[in-house]
Amino acid sequence: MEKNTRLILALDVLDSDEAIRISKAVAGHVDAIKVGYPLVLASGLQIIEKLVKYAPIIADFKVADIPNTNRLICEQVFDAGADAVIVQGFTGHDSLEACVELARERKKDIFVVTEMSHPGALDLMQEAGKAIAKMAADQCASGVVAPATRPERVKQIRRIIGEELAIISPGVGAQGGSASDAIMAGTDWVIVGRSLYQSADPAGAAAGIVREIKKVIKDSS
Ligand code: O7E
Repeated sequence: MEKNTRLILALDVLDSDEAIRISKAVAGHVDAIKVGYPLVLASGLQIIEKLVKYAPIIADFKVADIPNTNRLICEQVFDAGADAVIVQGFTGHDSLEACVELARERKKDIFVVTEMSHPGALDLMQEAGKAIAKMAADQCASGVVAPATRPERVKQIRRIIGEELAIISPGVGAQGGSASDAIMAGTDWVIVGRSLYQSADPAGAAAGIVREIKKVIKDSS
């Protein structure tokens, strides 16, 4: 995934024509499009090959199973044309290794969820977040998912994983996080869903976030 606009669209719409229309509109403003269960369950896995012409596709299935099942899932998703798969880290080193090994064979990417962006992530997940980040770094995953809603956690996770792994961060906009705060904390890409796909002008909204990101990077350099 090329680091250009540093914006990823979370395309949680249910209709494939709408998904294509929005993807076409934001192509060029986003470095990748994240598709997950809502869109894939509504319109089938073949939506991935329809969207991949607009941007690389990150398949957000938060894979969380035993190693053999994880590998079978990732094989299907890579075969469908996805460039990256998001997996959970809490299932442990062997489950993660199955995904990372396959991605390495296929020259694809795995992003590992550390701590999620919603309030409930503080109930159980946060405690394991740093250990998961370390495991992702030890296994040489492509990157981790860390919450834009808690920039201080992004900073801590960046310190744990170093500069080799990427951080992608959801929670900007509808969940209250700010793109510039996340970037300043060490995020490589922000993930934005509703603020883009519910906008009357998704391209304009995406361009606005990209301008904000470029400005904060310029101001801090
Ligand atoms: O709040 P929105 O509409 O901007 O959408 C955010 C998207 O990021 C949505 O697809 C949601 O499922 C996802 N997400 C989070 O919001 N929080 C997380 O902690 C993790 C994810 C996620 O995508 O995980 C993998 C990147």
